[in-house]
Amino acid sequence: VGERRQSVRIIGAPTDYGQDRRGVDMGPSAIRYGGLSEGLSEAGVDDEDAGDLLVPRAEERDAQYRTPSKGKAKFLRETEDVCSRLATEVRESIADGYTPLVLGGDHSVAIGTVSGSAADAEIGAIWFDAHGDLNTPTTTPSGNVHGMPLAALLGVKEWDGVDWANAPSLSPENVAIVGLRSVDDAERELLRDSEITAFTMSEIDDRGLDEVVDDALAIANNGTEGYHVSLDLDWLDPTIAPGVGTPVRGGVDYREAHHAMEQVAVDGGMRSMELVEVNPTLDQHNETAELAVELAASAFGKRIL
Ligand code: Z70
Ligand code: MN
Ligand code: MN
Ligand code: MN
Repeated sequence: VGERRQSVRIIGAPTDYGQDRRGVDMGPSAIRYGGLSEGLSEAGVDDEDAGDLLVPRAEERDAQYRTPSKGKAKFLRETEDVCSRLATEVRESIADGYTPLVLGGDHSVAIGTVSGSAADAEIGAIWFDAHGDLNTPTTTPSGNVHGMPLAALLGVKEWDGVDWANAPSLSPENVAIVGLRSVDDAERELLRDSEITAFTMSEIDDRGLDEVVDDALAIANNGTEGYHVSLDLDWLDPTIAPGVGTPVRGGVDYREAHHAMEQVAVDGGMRSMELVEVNPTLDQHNETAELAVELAASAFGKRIL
């Protein structure tokens, strides 16, 4: 719409604190090498790369945070530190007139991205993901914070003195999960009790992704000043996106995914975006990172004609 070109600021958040498969910290590099800058320019947006946040390696951190323990969030202090710096970058990017595009890293970085995006506005969120990401430090079966970012952003009070618990960034009625197909038992109860709308793969098969994404957009836009798009690459079917830590069969296909991102672009309300869970050590010839680039280009308005 009109002459003003959209400007995107790329922010790398190379973490792997939030899950057990090492290598997701190389996601930002793989996505850049996958042609991100070119993809964004094909979408007709200007891009500026702010580089990567400094993220200490897991091995450099105290062993007490590394030890897997049921019912506890692993690397919580480290995650909090990265997310608070990321939130500042995202908030400042928006204040400077940019749309922030965050490159993970595992999905725990969403706590920072969304906190920053929601700092000065009421926002919604669309969570394109195979998973619910609604576990809490109490319900988590793995201790992995990448399974908990939505709980953190909704202000679940089980974070033991962590900042993000004090100020919820999202209202559940403005949150839609799209593509859900892997949920833990306790998480299922949380989802049922919450006002989040979860569109399962089953519902997508029934109604079609186009209609479901229209509903998700309406939810995320309702009474808000825009929304965050969180794209976990495990949303996609593993046949087209093998480079993720927790692949789940039965995901959306290439054409569906592009069309969903094109719907986001047509809607025009996206305030921030992130691409997470790309793990180059599990990928084939960087194809998952390249797909992330293509989908970002579609979300930012790339057209065939
Ligand atoms: C699982 C857990 C998961 C990715 C979340 C997490 C599954 N429900 N995988 N995000 N990529 O351990 O809480
Ligand atoms: Mn996720
Ligand atoms: Mn996931
Ligand atoms: Mn359509």
